[in-house]
Amino acid sequence: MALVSYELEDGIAVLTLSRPEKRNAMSDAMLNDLGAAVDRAAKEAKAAVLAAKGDHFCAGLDLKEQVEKSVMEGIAGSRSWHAVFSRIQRGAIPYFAALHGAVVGGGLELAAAAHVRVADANTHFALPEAQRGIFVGGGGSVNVARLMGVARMVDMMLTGRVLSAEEAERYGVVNYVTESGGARAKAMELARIAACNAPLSNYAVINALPRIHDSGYDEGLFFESMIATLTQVTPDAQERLRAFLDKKAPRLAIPAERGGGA
Ligand code: 1HE
Repeated sequence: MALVSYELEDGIAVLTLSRPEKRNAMSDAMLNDLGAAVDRAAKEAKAAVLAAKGDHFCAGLDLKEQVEKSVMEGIAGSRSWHAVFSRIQRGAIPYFAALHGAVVGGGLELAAAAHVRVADANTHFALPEAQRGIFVGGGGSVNVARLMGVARMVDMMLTGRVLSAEEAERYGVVNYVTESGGARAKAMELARIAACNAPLSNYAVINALPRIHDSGYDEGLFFESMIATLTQVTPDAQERLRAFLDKKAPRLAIPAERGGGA
């Protein structure tokens, strides 16, 4: 049985970590299954949801497999996490992570590779690597630090601080907090909305925005103009722009309590 199950629901790929008896600790085999599911989603889905079976999203790296690894095996292991996670992070479709329970160590690194994070109110976030005598190896020093800032990550790693869902939202780690049990449905709702966008616009959001963020001011603005024009001249954009002007496209969904009609 695959350690990451895969379903396609109305064009949305749902990838579910399925090793609940080990709290979805990421073994080499599970990472392999995750990579295969990500590759499949890239071929057939417009958006994806990353979820998990059992009481916890992911307890991080499978510590049992680490005890006797050599230096070279350790490096290869970390690089294989980077390879799979970058196919999520800089692939062609948006990923929405539905989080609950423990999102710990490599589990938080995986969540950070998704594009939008939704957490149940019962979610906790921690980076206990230093307590285990190791270091983040799944892209966390880059991606988690970018979400919360280096100073907060240093605090979590040095002190073992466990963040609640609300604190994680305040830290910029999660975009939405739902009531307990609600994260998966909310992530699906968001994925469905994103799946209706122009695929090239989604690609640009995922691939151009982080690169622009990493570049200098002038390079960023120049790159932005190129991408803006590239998307705008596509038949997809032309059709969508005309549909809006012909009043055939939905207006912004401004909630009624804020003065909108939606
Ligand atoms: C594991 C792992 C794991 C559980 N590797 N086997 N991650 C951590 O340091 C977190 C370690 N896990 C925990 O703190 C707890 O398991 C939880 C808070 C997540 C859940 O607690 P609980 O009481 O529900 O479960 P449990 O009894 O601790 O674990 C159930 C089983 O899962 C048990 O195995 P069993 O054979 O005794 O039943 C645990 O050994 C097993 N298990 N977590 C292996 N992580 C790319 S670098 C990333 C670096 C990191 O991720 S460091 C952080 C590692």
